[in-house]
Amino acid sequence: MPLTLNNQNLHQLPAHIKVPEYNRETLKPGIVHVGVGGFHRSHEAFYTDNYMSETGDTQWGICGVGLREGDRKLKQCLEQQDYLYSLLIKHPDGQSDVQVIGCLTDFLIGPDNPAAVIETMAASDTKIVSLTITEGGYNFNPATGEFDFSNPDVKHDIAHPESPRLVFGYLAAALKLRRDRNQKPFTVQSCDNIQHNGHVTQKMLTSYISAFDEELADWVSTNVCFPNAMVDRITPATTPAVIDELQECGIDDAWPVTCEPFHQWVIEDSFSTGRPGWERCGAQLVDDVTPYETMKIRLLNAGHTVLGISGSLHGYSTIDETVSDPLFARFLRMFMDTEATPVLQPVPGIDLSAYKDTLLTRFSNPNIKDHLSRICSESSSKFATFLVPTIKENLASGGSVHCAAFIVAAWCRYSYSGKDQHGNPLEIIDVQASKLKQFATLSKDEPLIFLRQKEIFGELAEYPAFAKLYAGFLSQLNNDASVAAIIQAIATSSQA
Ligand code: CS2
Repeated sequence: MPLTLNNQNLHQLPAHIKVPEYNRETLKPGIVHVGVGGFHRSHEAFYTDNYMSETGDTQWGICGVGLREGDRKLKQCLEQQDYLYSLLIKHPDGQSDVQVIGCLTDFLIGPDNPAAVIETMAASDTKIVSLTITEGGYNFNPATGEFDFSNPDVKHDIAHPESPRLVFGYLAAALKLRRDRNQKPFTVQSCDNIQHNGHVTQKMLTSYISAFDEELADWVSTNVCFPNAMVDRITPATTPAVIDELQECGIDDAWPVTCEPFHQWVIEDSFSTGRPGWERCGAQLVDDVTPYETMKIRLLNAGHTVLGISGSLHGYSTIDETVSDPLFARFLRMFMDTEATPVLQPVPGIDLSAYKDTLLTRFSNPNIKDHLSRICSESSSKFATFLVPTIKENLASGGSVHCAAFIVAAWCRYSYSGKDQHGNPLEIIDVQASKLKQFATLSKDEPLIFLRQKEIFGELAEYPAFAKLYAGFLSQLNNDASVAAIIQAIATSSQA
């Protein structure tokens, strides 16, 4: 019989399961984390848990915060498990490791009690407020890089600072309390896939605060640390199969997390009030994270988007399935070698060719069933962050943009048809889905309409070379040319 995961059963679990080695009763919430999805649980929480097991330093418990109604189910699952959960780490050879993570101490739902969230962030135990709010959560206009004040939630938050909807409202209110109480501020640490994620967070937060309190904005700019970081661990969505697998391992866990063995965290060491010694568990502390984050976003994340959009249209459903097709693997490698790499800076200590080989191995892990619907989710934010900068730099330097132009055209087709090329429905998850569909549908007659969405593509439609390539691929897709045939032609022509 599997044992229900909770404090009482923690030390009765089968011996091969790694459990926290620190005393959970002494945990203090040194970190408040907003956005407790699978990625936070496989990454920051994993590093923090390992750090506390190694050192017994229990001042780095994590209080989770969810700002959306959809977070309630996870809160309930975790609450009934004393905030314990299991991580199922799946190796390519079929072996798995199971680790129970114990560093979560609580889970607050913002809308239920905004004051409690603000007070928890402001509490003197809190040294770090970390964020995994996805690319879209930063509320910037990708074309201008400026905070988007037209968002109705921003207007709401400025009018109702005591009950915000967005993370910036919470951070502003909590930092104000810290300042008014003459306390040092907490560090604000982004864990999202955005270049210069710390700087972006700082810029968005101070722009937001400047709209109603210049003095506080100045205090935040001068006193709060926003370390940039590169984060990496492939973490597919949890499926019922993961729950079943854990039961076979002897654990009854209502919402476990599964992930690959690989993990990387490269962090700039700039923290206002201390941090866990994450470097003791594999994190790299560096002076400048820029080359690492650019490499990861433009190769791994963009590579995912390339496979996700082309694979979905072709009818594949997971990353490993897509990349195990030699044609798609070749197309991905071609994108990485001929478009992404030429505009990357050298990365200290990293051989880019070996890095790309590792990515292909990671993507092919047959036990990580990473669904293309997750990869393609919120593409309206991902394209701007993962792919467009590479395209722009290649257009400026005369580099190749064939693969990227095809992926943009394929995304247009994906957005209007909502079906793969065999007519099977695609699960499209995007806050902008209806707008994308509208522009993509109009693009059947006027192809550039989709590309003229400036908040995603900036000025790309104004580059005739790019616009022509994109329109050509879109026309082929609209005439039902197969994705496989088009990428085969792109790969062949590049060899000519
Ligand atoms: C993925 C990422 O969402 C995406 O598009 O590329 O979630 C990716 O799996 C992680 O960044 C890996 O670290």
